Amino acid sequence: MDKVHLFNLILYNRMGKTVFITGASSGIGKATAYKFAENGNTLIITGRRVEKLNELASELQKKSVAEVIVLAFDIRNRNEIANAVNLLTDQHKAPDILINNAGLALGLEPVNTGNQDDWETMIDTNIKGLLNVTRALIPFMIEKKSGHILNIGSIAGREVYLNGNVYCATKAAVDSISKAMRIDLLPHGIKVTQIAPGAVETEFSKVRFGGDEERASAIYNGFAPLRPEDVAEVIHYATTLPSHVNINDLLLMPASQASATIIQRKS
Ligand code: NDP
Ligand code: 8X3
Repeated sequence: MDKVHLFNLILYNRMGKTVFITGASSGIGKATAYKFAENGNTLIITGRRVEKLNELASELQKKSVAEVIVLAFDIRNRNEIANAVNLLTDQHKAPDILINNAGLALGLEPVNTGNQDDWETMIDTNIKGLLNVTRALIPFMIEKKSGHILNIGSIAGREVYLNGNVYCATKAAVDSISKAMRIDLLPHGIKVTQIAPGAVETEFSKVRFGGDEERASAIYNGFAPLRPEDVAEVIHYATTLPSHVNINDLLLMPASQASATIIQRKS
């Protein structure tokens, strides 16, 4: 290898960041992994469906990544998280960017008939899961005195809508936790950003409606929802600004959506 090539390779690898993404097996997380598959970044892609993650890893490896690491775990399970984090090198235990994206809604029912198991799953995933992953990595980020945590909230965390009850509450919690993290981590040089999207067409509604594809696709009828790639673009922008700049909070909506429930649809 000639000297110029070697120098370029070293420079290229130095520019690369370690990006840890939860919920990378689908939707926003997957699009975000693609967006960061550049400039010699190392991607740590996580989720429960290991086969989806492995498929994604082989696609990402064709791009200009330094490395792709697949970690399969359930963010509700602290032991699984600890075991997964222990597999990482010290450098990768302190990602430059942690994207807390994994989450879900289950059901759309009033509180008087809502399924309590679904409530628990949403609370355990969207609130406790996000905290579990963050708590496992923060000590290493603090040791490094740098890093950026980006939490995916939702319009549902800003406005409660009919039958959204517990899902909305979990996303309001993400809003509070993001503010709290920003205060607590300020002395340690760690930035915290919340991105709160409106409707994004992903597997989200299919999961919410227990696999009912027809009901799920009706959510996006007659208007252009955000694509997961739109959200990935904004995540990338927010996490690649100069070190002295931070976006604390960003509400990202489809142009046809004015609020949680007001959507201009073509008939
Ligand atoms: P998807 O259903 O397409 O993706 C959800 C991701 O979360 C999957 O990769 C899934 O992976 C992962 N996940 C869910 N539960 C767990 C768990 N217990 N442990 C580990 N990973 C888990 O939906 P989106 O991409 O739309 O959702 C991503 C985030 O965006 C969520 O937090 C959601 O609340 C939020 N959001 C979505 C909006 C939308 O309209 N789609 C709007 C606003 C916010 P796996 O199943 O492999 O574990
Ligand atoms: C997902 C958006 O409006 O379906 O967080 O709750 S919404």
